Amino acid sequence: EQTIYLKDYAPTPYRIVSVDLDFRILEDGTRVRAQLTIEPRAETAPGTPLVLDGDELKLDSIAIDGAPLVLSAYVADANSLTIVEPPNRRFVLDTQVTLQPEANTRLMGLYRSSGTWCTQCEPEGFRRITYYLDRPDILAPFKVRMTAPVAVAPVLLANGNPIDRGDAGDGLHYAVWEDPFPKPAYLFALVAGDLGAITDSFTTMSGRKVDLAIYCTHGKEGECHYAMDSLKRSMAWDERRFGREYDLDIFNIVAVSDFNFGAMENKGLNIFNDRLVFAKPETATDANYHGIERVIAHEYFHNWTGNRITCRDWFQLCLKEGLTVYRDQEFTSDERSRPVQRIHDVQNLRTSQFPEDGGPLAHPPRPDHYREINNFYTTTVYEKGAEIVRMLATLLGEVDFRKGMDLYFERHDGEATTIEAFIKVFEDATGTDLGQFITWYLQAGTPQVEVSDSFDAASQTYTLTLSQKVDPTPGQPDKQSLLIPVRFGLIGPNGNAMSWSGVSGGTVRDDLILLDKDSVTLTFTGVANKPVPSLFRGFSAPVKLRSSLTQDDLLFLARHDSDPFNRWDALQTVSTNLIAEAAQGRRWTAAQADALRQALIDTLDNPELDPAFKAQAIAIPAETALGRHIGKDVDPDAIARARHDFVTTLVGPMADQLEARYDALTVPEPYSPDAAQAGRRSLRNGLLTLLTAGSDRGAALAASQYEAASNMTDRYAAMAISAHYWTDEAQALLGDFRTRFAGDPLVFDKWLTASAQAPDDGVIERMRAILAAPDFPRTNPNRLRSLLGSFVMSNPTQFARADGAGFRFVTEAVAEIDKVNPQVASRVLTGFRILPTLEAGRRDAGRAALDALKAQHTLSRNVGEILDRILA
Ligand code: B3K
Ligand code: ZN
Repeated sequence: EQTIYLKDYAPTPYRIVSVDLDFRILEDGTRVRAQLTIEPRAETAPGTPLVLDGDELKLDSIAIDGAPLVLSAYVADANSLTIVEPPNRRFVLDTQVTLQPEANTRLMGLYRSSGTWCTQCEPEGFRRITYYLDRPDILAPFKVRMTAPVAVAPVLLANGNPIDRGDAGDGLHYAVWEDPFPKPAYLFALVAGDLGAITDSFTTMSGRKVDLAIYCTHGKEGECHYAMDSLKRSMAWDERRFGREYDLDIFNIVAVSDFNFGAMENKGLNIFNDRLVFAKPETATDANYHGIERVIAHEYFHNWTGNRITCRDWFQLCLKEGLTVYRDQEFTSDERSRPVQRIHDVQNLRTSQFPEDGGPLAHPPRPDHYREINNFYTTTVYEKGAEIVRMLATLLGEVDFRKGMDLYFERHDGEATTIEAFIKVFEDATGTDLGQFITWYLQAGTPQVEVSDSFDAASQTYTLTLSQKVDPTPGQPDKQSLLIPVRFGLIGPNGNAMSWSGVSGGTVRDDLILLDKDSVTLTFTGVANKPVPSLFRGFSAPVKLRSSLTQDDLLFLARHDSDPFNRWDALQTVSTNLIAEAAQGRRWTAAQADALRQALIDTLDNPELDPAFKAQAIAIPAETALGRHIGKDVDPDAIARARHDFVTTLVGPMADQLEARYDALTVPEPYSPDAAQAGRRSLRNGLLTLLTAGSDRGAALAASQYEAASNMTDRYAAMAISAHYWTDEAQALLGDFRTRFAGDPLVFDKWLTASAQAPDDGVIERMRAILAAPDFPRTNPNRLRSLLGSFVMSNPTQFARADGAGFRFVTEAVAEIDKVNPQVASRVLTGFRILPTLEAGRRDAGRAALDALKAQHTLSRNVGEILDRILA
């Protein structure tokens, strides 16, 4: 197995000047003719071979400048095409290959989804369409001609602008598209199919009119309006916030039902997983609407951060992904509630990125080697990448951050560039030295920050010590200290912010401490009383904080902190500590439970807090989060028992109050997905969760909410809560849900997700039966992920069963899926990254399942790499 290293990066000896593609798309196969205008670079020695990438290609014909090549002039195999001695000048390489899109179950390159021909090229799919220099530093303008049967594919789309179309005889028609912006091949796209559409337009800040369209299966047009609305708001936001205007006259989105991930930012032609486009209140939840808005924005924002400025090589992936996630998070924060969004994003980071960063799959946001690049589209590259950009904005301040971004767009437009170049624009625009800061991109692992403090009343001096440490990660035994921005405040006994007259021992700028060494001790003078420190406000850095605060201090913060994030975090920390200690044999005291209960009630009754925030504040940490907190020798059953005991203790005495608040909480009709309504629904469903988890009255309430629901948010919540806590009604509700929405694949996914989260011992047998059903769509990524992804990521007691049955079920399924779609298979397998945290018996059972997978099957590079890293 070949490993690719960043240190080996070198430009190609040849460059591609322009690309002319001609697709003849027919039911029995697609013929691709590519005319590539190529030239050697000035420094290339004459006679240097030209090596193009291919993947499962078969060459039909080849010519240079119109003359067919003799057999000795080239070497073609499935994975490459070498021109032995290319002309030492500009020339046109003309190749033809034939593809079988209908047989392409990997969903990379050209494939068919429900009859529609479509493409996915990032990162290395274009080489499955034609021989090419398939790497992101090769940028060229593309012209694409497509010919297809008019009856099957009346709609013909590609990147850029349509320049011609017409009849091609024999029931065929053609269209020609031209994209004037040079682009890497991973941004190439085409779509040919029989599709409906909704259209709209957007006038840019300089007054240009852009035609917008969303294409979908006929009959689904009515479910595309929220996506269109999100697109227009995204376009306006990028102009306002970053001064970025759209650059073509047309922007198309196509929704397809078979897609390996969420969506793809192809220039002028975004292709989306239909679950991130379609929404109507009866079948989509508030979370679905939220996701649509976020991903539509994300892909649109890539037009500048990704397309106009792209990555030099795939090691730089987080240059476009981290930055674009930061931009979509900011968009959602501006459109909805900033604190609620921040809590949401941090929860996601802690749930998915922290375990990655603390386990066998840890890697830096900018990795320096890989075997299979598809395995590096990770939460570290995306979400930690976004946190790094956010820290940069925090360190520089809004004005200087924008100056740096402006310089980035100005200096690198039209280029394929690097993380170093990105950091440099901020140094140049602001005169800041970011030499230490860049380590965030290069070093894996979540820093742990320890805090201790003391107060001396006589001298009115407060001393605060912060120290950082990063545990070793695979391949990185020694860690450097990072530049960690700590946003903070000191809170006095009356709950108000405290001031100080002087501070020494480190760098403090307004409300920002720069933790730039292993340890920093700050001495604040002129501090009248002992303060409670509020640290990492707004989660100003992606670290694990180990503070010395007592439960009383934390509940004090939960009441008084002016920072909503830390109010939320304080409550979560109290619950996490109590449950984790109980799971390890030290049960809470009655006084501790009483104090937390009172804090929750006070939070619920605080008229100044928004319902969406309250919903987040009353949530009990998930079993997976608790396992991660405990970190080693984890027994998921002990955690589940402790959590159950805890919720019961907490809820028991306040069940009446919770139920009264549940009953009293009304949500206006008709349904709207806006943040205010969604917040009320989430609070109501949060109350229902507490009542179901911690009392015997929730089950019936959930069942009646399920029946009465007028929208999917409430209906799904009622079913999912019932399944998760495996109430007496759960099976009946699951059964009803399955038949009530039969025929809607996206609702079927919800059923699969809820089914996979049931904690009872029958769940594995039921999942086996679901997978074995003859009509189960076993090539569709959404279905597979809904069932298996949910199981490995959020059903810890069953996935990590002591008898190993959960592990074996998953490895057996992965072996089958791997034959069809390696990307989906390897993604499911990453669930095994928890093995090192488990107690020895479960860990061994998990390893045995992985060993068997490795011994008994020929695995894809995708699965092989993940497996070896987990077993290493
Ligand atoms: N850039 C694509 C992701 C491609 C994933 C390839 N395995 C979507 C996005 O991040 O916007
Ligand atoms: Zn992206």
